[in-house]
Amino acid sequence: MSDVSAVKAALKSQVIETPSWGYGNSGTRFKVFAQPGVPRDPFEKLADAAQVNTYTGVAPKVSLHIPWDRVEDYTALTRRAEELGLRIGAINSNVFQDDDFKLGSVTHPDPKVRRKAVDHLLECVDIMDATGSPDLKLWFSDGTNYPGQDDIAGRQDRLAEALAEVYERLGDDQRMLLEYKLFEPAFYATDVPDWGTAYAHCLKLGPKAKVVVDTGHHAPGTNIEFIVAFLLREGKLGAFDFNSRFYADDDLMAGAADPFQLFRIMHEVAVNGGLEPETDVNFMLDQCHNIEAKIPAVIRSVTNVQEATAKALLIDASALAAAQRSGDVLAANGVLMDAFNTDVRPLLAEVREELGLARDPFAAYLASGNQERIASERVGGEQAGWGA
Ligand code: PSV
Ligand code: MN
Ligand code: MN
Repeated sequence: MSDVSAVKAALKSQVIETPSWGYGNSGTRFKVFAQPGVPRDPFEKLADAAQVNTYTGVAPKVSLHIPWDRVEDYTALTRRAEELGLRIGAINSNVFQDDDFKLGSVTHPDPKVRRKAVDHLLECVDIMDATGSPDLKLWFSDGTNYPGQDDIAGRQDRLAEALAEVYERLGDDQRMLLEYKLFEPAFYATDVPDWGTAYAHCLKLGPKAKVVVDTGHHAPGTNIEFIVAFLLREGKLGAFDFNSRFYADDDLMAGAADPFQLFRIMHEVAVNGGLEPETDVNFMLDQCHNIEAKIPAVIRSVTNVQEATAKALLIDASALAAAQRSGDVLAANGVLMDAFNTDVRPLLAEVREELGLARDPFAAYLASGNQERIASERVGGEQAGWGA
């Protein structure tokens, strides 16, 4: 696509979903550095997400994590989201922070523990019903630390059984998004370690089950864009969890560590129909901001995804196809690099201006005084954090 008005239209319609937990305190296992003004409850997390949407114009959806965002009244939470111009996005299940899940959740050897885990997943579907969320996002920390600890294939059987029960419970417009992760917290054999395992389970379950690609969940050197192209071709790419990594699951701002990788991913998304609304790819962030201010960090992440998308859309498709047909390796690579090396910030500034927004959302937010306001207003009470 190189028609500028079509590129602008695509950028205006892209939706980037932000994570409630990205606004809360977070840290490493060594230390959480608390920040002033951090939300004290899910309602305040929504208010922070609304700031990101106000300044970027493309972030009207917020992912929730249960139980971190458990509330008495989901209708009230949904109403608050609507008042703020937001919608509830994916409901993320959490079967990794309970003592009972030490040896696994849905793959645990004890059927009573598996029952407890599946009941939590079903509770998440109830919350989808109450909030209008279209996506149930499943990530399992399940796995083993030592060879011989449990039966690898048997754990796959238990996983399949649990997924099938939850899949049956989904409504017609609800999807199940299955996320994989190479390792951590399990260090020998993770039960859903890679896209192939996630894909095989989703294929068996049916059309409402799709794979989530978290960009921090692969071995170093993995060609993530190949996975993206493959899953899109099979109609099985449900969502991204965008974040950056230098080492493992670092959860840094999307586009910060390797903007070229993000561009290559967005190129495969764009050429394989992933930006079409009917393909229904959910572009989510899954990040934690341990040392940087949270709302501006999410704004920066959103604009980084937009920049990668804009560059991908600027690729001269006919020049690329001609170079590929004639086997001109250098020309083909040159077409891609020309797009990657384009400064798209002026184009995105124009897009924002046409949407009635400030040209630079990051600067506009910092000048708004919101950061100082929340720091002085949100005193007392328990600050929400990753895991609370
Ligand atoms: C696991 O590492 C993960 O990527 C899953 O998406 C979790 O729900 C999320 O992180 C929690 O931050
Ligand atoms: Mn994730
Ligand atoms: Mn992760």
